[in-house]
Amino acid sequence: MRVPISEVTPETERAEVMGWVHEIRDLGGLTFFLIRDRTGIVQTTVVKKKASEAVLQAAKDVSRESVVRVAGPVKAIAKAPGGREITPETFEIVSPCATPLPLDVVEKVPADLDTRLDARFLDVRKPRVAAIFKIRSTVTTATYEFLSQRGFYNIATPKVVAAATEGGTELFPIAYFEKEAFLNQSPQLYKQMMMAGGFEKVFEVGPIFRAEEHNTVRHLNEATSIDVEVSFADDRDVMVLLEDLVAHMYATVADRCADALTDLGVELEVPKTPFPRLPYAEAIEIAAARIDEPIKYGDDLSTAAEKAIGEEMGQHYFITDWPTAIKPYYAMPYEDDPSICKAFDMMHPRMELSSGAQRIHQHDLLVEQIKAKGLSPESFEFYLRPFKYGMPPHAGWGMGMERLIMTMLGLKNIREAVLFPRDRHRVVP
Ligand code: ATP
Ligand code: AMO
Repeated sequence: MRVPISEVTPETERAEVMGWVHEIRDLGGLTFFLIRDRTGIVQTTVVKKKASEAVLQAAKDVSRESVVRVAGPVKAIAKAPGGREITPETFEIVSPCATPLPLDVVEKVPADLDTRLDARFLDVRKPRVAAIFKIRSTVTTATYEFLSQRGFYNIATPKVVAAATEGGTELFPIAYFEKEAFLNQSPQLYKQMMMAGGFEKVFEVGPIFRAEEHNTVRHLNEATSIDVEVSFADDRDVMVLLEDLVAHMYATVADRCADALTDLGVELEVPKTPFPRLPYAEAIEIAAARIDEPIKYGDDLSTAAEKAIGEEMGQHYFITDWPTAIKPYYAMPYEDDPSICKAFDMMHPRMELSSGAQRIHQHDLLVEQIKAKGLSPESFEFYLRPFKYGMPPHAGWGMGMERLIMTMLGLKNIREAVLFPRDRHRVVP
């Protein structure tokens, strides 16, 4: 019976494995094959004088990255990977691999990102690339565990919607029978409606779509958002939840993904909580002192500003107390100074990871803010309705999964954290 390669040890007597031919080294009388599956690599050596006819023929015909079945006795060999090898009584080509390969899986020939993404199925055969997705899977699992343990309901909101969430731009229109419809930018309106539904604590990990024209290393047109909404909570409460979750994600990856981290050469440091809270006004001062371009109170933080503040802070941090004018309509203004609001961004020194806020829960104030942003309350009718029928105070945030993974693992380009990234030029594969 076939076993995972990691289960073959120097003490194993016999083993049958299936996997891809990772490397072939032909020394004339001997040929070394490295066989790889998801769990590891094992060597098998075909000795011309000793192997059967069938084994010799397969060893001659097989190309790299073909799928093979190898079975035979196991010997301890100090020089082989994992200190063991299989003597091939069976060496069968199960599924041949065409040549030449569009991409070198052993990375002797480096490939640019576009070539890698065009042949993503081959690219992810590289242990170093697979490690990113093993870690991403663990982060997703850790998120579900963490929030479920705290009593959150996991919800699923529609991705086909009739209204913008984050303002009128950056929407993908879609053909939806005779109606006007879009791909959703954020579960924002729906998670808030579930607060009126009495769910109290909800989360969703799902796709968001942004029709951003530009091509950057930290923007995708289809991203994954971890969204949370909590009733009877304010901005301060959900900031604590957010930093605790981020620390938990790091700790879980450190605990469960030691091999993947080694493959990536990453030494993970769990960020210390609480993250510093930096009021927006102070963030602007830091940026103004450190960058050449003009920046003043009331401006959005440019990429250069984010970078300068990040260098000063040197760790994860929050930017709080934003001007109401540059945050979405749903952010709650301070009662004593409505020009600033209870919104926050959570930052990694390299970039923004999350935005959130205490929300406006009063119907009339919300209508006023929607109008103040130049939007029409009529197009938000379905969203505004629940605010008339007992909407509790609430707060929440959204965090980009790919940016979290990118910053955790020090990846240069956000596309490396997505199996099949969607960007300005890429809809295939
Ligand atoms: P928001 O929280 O407002 O929705 P976001 O989550 O998209 O924004 P970013 O895209 O990281 O956050 O934007 C942060 C800042 O980076 C923006 O205010 C803008 O000044 C700058 N920025 C955004 N897109 C680009 C781009 N394509 N090139 C250069 N700078 C950009
Ligand atoms: P925001 O628009 O800031 O807030 O998005 C939240 C987080 O989602 C990630 N993100 C992206 N990642 C990659 N590519 C993109 N194009 C992209 N756009 C967003 C970022 C960002 O910090 N409704 C609010 C959240 C809330 O208040 O609950 C929202 O969507 O990491």
